[in-house]
Parts: sequence; structure tokens; C-alpha cells
Amino acid sequence: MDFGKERKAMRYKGIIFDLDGVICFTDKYHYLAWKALADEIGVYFDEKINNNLRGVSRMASLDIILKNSDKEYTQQEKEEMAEKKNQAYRVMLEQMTPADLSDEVKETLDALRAAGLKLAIGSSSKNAKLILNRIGLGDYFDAISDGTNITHSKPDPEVFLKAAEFLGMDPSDCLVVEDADAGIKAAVAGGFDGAGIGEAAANKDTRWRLQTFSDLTKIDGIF
Ligand code: B16
Ligand code: MG
Repeated sequence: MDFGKERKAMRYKGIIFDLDGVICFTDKYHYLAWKALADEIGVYFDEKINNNLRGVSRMASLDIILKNSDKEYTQQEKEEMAEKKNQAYRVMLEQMTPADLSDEVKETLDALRAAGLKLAIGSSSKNAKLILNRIGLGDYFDAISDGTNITHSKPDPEVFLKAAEFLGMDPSDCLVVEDADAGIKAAVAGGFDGAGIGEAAANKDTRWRLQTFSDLTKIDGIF
């Protein structure tokens, strides 16, 4: 028996996927909705600032945007602004359909599942279930941990620790797939290996650097 191969095959039992920037791309809608709010209150906002909001919770995103404001806002005003942005964002999400899920992502997920891996979502978004329903993955994952079941957002590891708990697995059994530096930080803090795509592929703490989603199938220990 090739013990080396057997050990490799045992390496990961579950994969926890970030949603925005990994499974699908809602960042353009986040940008448009935040931009409308920023323009309304006269605060400078551009795509570069939007990039810093990846994986960051809604209220923490607003705080980053308001760093460019001279005005101090009360907590209630901030909550109203975040709610307004979210309403505009949710209207945009209604445009999403299963066509927003690429064949590459779906085929890779199917191959990982067929190999016996358990698949979960670990997203900061409180809209994760709505987005998954829109793209036809509403019932697909074995577990969903999202912005509705956490109190601390990435880079805190809570969302991934909960996902592993929902799968009934230890962090060391799971791989986290992320597009954001905040997400890789969260994965490492929770004791997970991280696979990074996009910006996160360049993060020094990323264990596996992916050029494209289907590179997941090339990782040692996935099959
Ligand atoms: P919501 P992810 C994150 O999703 C987004 O990247 C981030 O831009 C957003 O602020 C956050 O969700 C909260 O989203 O306002 O819908 O609750 O990348 O963790 O899947
Ligand atoms: Mg993301």
C-alpha cells in the first residue's frame, strides 16, 4: 500500500467557500449601492476604496467609507444609511439568475462533492441565502455560515469556525477558499488552511494560490 497517497487522500474532509468573489461576483452591486449612498451624503468613494470592503461586514464597510467624511454621524444615522444601502443592493440582487454561476464553478463544486468532500459557505453577508437562491444553489451546500449567525466579522475566524462546527469537523480537516485578505486572516486565525483567489492569492499566509477556481482540483489532498 502507498501510505503516502493514503495520507494525502485523507487531508481535507470539507471545504468552506467564501461567497462574494469566490462563488459569484456581487462586488459590482456592493460598489454601485455604496456609491449611490456616498454621493448622496457628499463623501468621496471609488473602486479602490470598494476593494477594501471585501469580506468586511456592512457596518464596518460604512465606517471605512465614512473615514472620508468630516461629519460625525450618530449610531442611528449610520444604521439608517446601512439599511438604505442594503435596500438598494437587494434590488440589484434581484437581477441575478443561475446564469451568474459560471460553468467552471459549478463543475468544480460537483467534482469536489463527487469525491466525498462536504461543502460549506462561510460568508460575512447577511444576504448570502438570498444570493445562493438567486444563482440556483439554495439547497446545494451541506452547511451555510453567514452574517446572520455571527457577532464578529472577518478577519475574526467566527464565520469559518461556525461553518466547521455545522459540518461537524475540526478546522484542521477543512480548507477555506477566499478572495479577500480579511478572509485569509480569518482562516489562519481559526486554524484553517487557506486557498486564495484574486487579491488573496498574493497574501503571504495563503497556503494554496489559485489562478482560477478549478485549480482547487489540483491541490494535494483534495482527492
Ligand atoms: P451584506 P463575503 C461580504 O461577502 C462582501 O465581500 C462584503 O463586501 C460585504 O460588506 C459583506 O459580505 C456583508 O454583506 O451587506 O450583504 O451583509 O465575501 O464574505 O461572501
Ligand atoms: Mg469575498
